[in-house]
Amino acid sequence: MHIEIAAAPVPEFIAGPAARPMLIDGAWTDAQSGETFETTNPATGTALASVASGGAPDVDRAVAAARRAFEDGAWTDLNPHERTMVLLRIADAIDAHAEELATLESLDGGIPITVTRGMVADAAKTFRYYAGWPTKMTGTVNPVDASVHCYTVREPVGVCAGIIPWNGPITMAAWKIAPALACGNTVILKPAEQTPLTALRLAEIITQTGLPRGVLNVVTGFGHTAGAAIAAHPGVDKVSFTGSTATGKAILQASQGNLKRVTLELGGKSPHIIMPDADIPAAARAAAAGFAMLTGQVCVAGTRILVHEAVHDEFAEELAKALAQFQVGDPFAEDTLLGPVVSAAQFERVKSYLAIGRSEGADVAIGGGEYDGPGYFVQPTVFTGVDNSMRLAREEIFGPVAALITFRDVDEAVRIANDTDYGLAAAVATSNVSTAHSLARRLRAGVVWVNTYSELDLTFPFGGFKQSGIGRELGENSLDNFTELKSVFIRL
Ligand code: TXE
Repeated sequence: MHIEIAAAPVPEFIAGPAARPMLIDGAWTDAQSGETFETTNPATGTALASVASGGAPDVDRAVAAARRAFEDGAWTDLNPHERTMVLLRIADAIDAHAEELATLESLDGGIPITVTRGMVADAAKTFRYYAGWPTKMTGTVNPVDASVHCYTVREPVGVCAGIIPWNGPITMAAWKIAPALACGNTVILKPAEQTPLTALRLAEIITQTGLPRGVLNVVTGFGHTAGAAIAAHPGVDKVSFTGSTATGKAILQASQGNLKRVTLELGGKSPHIIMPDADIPAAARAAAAGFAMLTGQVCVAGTRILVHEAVHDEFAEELAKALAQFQVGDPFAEDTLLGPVVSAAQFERVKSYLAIGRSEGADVAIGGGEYDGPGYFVQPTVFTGVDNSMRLAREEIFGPVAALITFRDVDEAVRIANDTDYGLAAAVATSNVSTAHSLARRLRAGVVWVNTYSELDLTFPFGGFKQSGIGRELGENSLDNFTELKSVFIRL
């Protein structure tokens, strides 16, 4: 199979030959080492731009800037109404640059332009949502003795670092930056080495909105250099990380030195239970989108589809029909639903799991074909005959690969669904309201969807049970992550 890639637009931001510098203390700066790295377009496998490769000395500079900016109070002590206005201006600026940001995101990560437009709109919405909070973060007055005045206040944590992955970088950047700023913190963002471009351009746009110097810093670089230096840095008060479980554990360990506040949003192997009473065509459409969207590079992807044996064949047929509608192709074609995976390494990883599935004795029921182009395209693939003990069913693949597993009754479905190290998401397709509520209660996951998949809202907490993470993001929960609670006790 072959995929035609048309010439992609080249935003001015990456048109020149010079390496993109980092943002430290309001200035655009090269890495102290002078080193750079290249980011590639996964649709073509060719270089897009080179970017400063930050290391420990650059992290030191960013931490010093963020600390100074925190302590001088220009942001932290700003009247909350004015903090709101800055966040609203950031949201407007994102909207004003929406097509350019979406283009950069599609070029760098291979995500279809129709999807990245939505992501950019959601990033603006995230800043607008958190813009509402500075004026609403109240404390309490506590009922104590008449001779005592006792109250609580929420204060910013301090210097907050966001370490983000390559799947949906602009979304992740907004999830880390917006609540941190709303709470009065200063921020260091480290985008993934595969997709640094939108974080840099977003930061450039943000610097034009009146945010004081040093309040937002962006250090580009690799995980084992820039990322590790942030995680271990004694001057960083909090790390908010989204990425793999292995790296999350490394960050948690590295953070122990100064007992950083750490929130982790990690991997998953999420179950999607198809009950025999479900609307099967609708369930198949939800399941197809649930594991294949963003070419499977989604932490909540529903990659273990547990289907009741009575409807297995009908469901498999409907799933094939639904997947046939998923156009794989050029990220800049308006009808493309699935682009390439992000990198050569991820491409090899996904292909290795196709081989692992076959060697474990599972059958390729849908897809499994290969594309011959230079880009990193993978056909959505569904294995049948999968046992939950196979690696195919236990390990996060992060490609459009699902395992179909049959069950006989609801107890067996719950047992298989919960038999995983992860607990990020789960879903149930059923027409029975009691089954829906009962399974929502029994499934060990941070989010349970019923008769839908992947839908999120900024107002609801997002995060995982078990090895899918620590803490919850979004909604009011992010305010807890980015503030310390202080009690004041005054003897009158
Ligand atoms: O992730 P990493 P990778 C999963 C997915 C994928 C696998 C590997 O299964 O196939 O992880 O991807 C930074 N200290 N997810 O290796 O390493 C790194 O630079 C501090 C799931 O790309 O987790 C990047 O900015 N930082 C996931 C970020 O961590 C470090 C999203 C993510 O990279 C570091 C991505 C270190 N020692 C991958 N090492 C999800 N939950 O959505 C790396 N980093």
